Amino acid sequence: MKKTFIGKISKKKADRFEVIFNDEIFIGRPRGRIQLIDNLYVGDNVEFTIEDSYANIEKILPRKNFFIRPNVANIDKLLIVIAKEPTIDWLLVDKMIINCYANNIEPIICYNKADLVKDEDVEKELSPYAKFMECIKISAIKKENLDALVDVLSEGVTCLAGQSAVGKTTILNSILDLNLRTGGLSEKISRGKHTTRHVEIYKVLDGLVMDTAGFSVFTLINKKPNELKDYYHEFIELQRGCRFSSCLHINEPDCAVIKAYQKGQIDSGRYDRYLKIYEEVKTAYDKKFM
Ligand SMILES: Nc1nc2c(ncn2[C@@H]2O[C@H](COP(=O)(O)OP(=O)(O)OP(=O)(O)O)[C@@H](O)[C@H]2O)c(=O)[nH]1
Ligand SMILES: [Zn+2]
Repeated sequence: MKKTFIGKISKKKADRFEVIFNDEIFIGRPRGRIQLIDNLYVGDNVEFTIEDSYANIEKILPRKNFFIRPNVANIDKLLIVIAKEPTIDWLLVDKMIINCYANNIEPIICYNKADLVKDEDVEKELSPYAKFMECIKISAIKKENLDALVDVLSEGVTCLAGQSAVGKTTILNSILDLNLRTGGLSEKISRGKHTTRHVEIYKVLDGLVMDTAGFSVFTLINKKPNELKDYYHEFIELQRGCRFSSCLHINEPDCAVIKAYQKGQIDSGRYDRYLKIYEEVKTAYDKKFM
């Protein structure tokens, strides 16, 4: 029997694919198990054999999570990139955080273009988030604080997400400039506005980074409205004090979260957006099931 290896799909376009194994990249052979190949997602862990130095997929291993359009699997962290410019869309940020916690992904906020803002202003903006999640601030252009970024990227599989022009491409290129052990990321990334975007994986030390520019799947919430509150980590401690264990913290009597909000102990922006997202999710849910 042929020796099997366990690798990760690092690229896929139609029936062409690549498998990354240690620091080596194998070209996949699109034959034989066509159905398996059709179902391959970038990020999939696969069992493969090597024949004439090509990878033959034998089996797709169970996924920790997966997303469609683009098809990606097994994401450990989401680097939510924001910046002073373009204006931060906090609603988008909150939706991404919800999706992370709902899919067993660690969200990390990366405030880029720190060269354009005062440190204390960044800290103030991030303070509601820094209470429950990791937040870093960098300047990709000035190459400031990239150590913190490398720390995040060098473990597990990280996706980059964020509005257009926050600096995702610049960030990836700034990492490349550090000349770390990066596999696959051999030349600078440049994108024309009209090039079709597909997902690729790059190696950063022991971590992998998925370049999912133009990624919007993290903003579509496919959850029951009454589950939303579970993804607000700053509510979790407080909600033990609510009169009802099923409290949604919207208009229930004796709600500890609402009380904390009234006392200014919970960020009002976060709470107001919670109500807004709740309404959105509820409307979509009712439409689907009523
Ligand atoms: N001042 C400053 N500008 C930056 C920084 N990082 C990126 N930029 C600028 O922001 C603009 C957008 O950067 P991109 O890297 O293309 O942004 P993107 O997120 O990849 O954008 P899309 O490809 O549209 O998703 C460019 O003009 C960059 O030069 C930074 O750290 N500081
Ligand atoms: Zn409550």
